[in-house]
Amino acid sequence: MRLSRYFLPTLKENPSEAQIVSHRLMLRAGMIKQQAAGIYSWLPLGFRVLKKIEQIVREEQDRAGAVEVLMPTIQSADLWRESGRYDDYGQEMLRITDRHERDMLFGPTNEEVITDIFRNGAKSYRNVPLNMYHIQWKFRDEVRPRFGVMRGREFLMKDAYSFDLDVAGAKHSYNKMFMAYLRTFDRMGLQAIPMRADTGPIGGDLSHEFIILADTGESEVFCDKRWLDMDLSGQAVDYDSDLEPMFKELTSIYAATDEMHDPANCPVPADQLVTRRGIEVGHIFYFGDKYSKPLGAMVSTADGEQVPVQMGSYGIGVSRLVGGIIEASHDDAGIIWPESVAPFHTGLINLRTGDADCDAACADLEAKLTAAGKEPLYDDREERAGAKFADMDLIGLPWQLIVGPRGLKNGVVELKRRATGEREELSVESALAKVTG
Ligand code: 5CA
Repeated sequence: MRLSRYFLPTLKENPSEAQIVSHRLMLRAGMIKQQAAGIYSWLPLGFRVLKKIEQIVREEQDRAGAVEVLMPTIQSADLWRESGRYDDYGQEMLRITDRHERDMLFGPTNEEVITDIFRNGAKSYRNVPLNMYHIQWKFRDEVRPRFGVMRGREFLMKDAYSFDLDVAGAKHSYNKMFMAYLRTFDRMGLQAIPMRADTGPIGGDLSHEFIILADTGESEVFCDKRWLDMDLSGQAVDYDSDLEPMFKELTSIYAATDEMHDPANCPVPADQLVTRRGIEVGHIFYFGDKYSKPLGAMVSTADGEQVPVQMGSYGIGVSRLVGGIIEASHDDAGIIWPESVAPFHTGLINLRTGDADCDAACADLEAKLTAAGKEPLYDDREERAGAKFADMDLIGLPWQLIVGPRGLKNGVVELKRRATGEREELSVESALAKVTG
């Protein structure tokens, strides 16, 4: 991609409306544009990151055996009357009336719709276990939308819903998502700690929030200090095996959200307990027949008995993660994207656009990087070198390849690693080998 033909409206100054670093950097890097309180357009650079995150989430859901669907954003109020949540949900629900005076709403979550889908198509124990998920925009008319995409009113969520014949099956489904979440966040370079959590308006009695620690987090969380140096990276999970031992081992190390933490009964000695702020990037729930019973989602057992299915739901804040990753990975100059979610892999900086040698070398590098699948963003603008460096640091691509007339005369280009600031002069071939290797 050539920057001269891209849309990257970067800002030099800090926008005054942004209180936390991720919001500031997303605005400065031209990733989003606010359209109304808590409602954003995703500009080209931001949209690429959102898609990368979405794809990691999708791959890990698929790996865990969940099946992707797509449900609408607009739902009928009647279903919510069936579950009894239409009145309970309160002001956070955006209620809409259509031209026939029918009550509709912009979905804040999808338990009712998915249960309706299930009850229409599944009748027997042979149809379960089943887990269906989608990645779709939600709307919650939050009292205080803030911190950019962290607490939006419109936001992108992955929500999965499991259906099982009995409690043991439902627990296995819960454990699968629990493990899938650890893998998902790890792939984004995040250490997310599963914490015992309150179930709020979704309901049920077993629930974990996945929290990344950050000073700008909205809630206070408590955990055993052993979590701080826990390395769960690259853990392989056999989803068909009994996951309960692994679940038990991980949840035996204390971690709880504010609502669940009881200082008087905390099992961790004070000098072992870490009190920090955290960002909730995922939340999973087991709620049994809370929705299947009122909505009549029944299946027949092998003995011919009709039973309501046992359900759970599993959310990931896809758009919130964009902000969360920036909170976890930035410096004074800007964002530092982990490779797995970076909008482009390599920034190619032409220090003298218009110079025949520089233009030719950059065009060649651009072609080779593209051929190697390394998604270059080529800064071919007629701008000062300083401005190009600042923009490239701000948008945080993992590698920068800097091509200038002086270097080219000596047959070298400069390669910079954004995360460490390390720079080295290399031949074009070695630089390419390093970036693509
Ligand atoms: N139906 C369940 C699970 S699918 C559910 O809605 N859970 S939730 O309410 O906890 O939301 C799931 C995730 O969405 C949260 O963990 C959080 O990461 C994200 N989320 C929730 N509210 C917002 C918001 N206002 N802005 C951005 N992300 C949000």
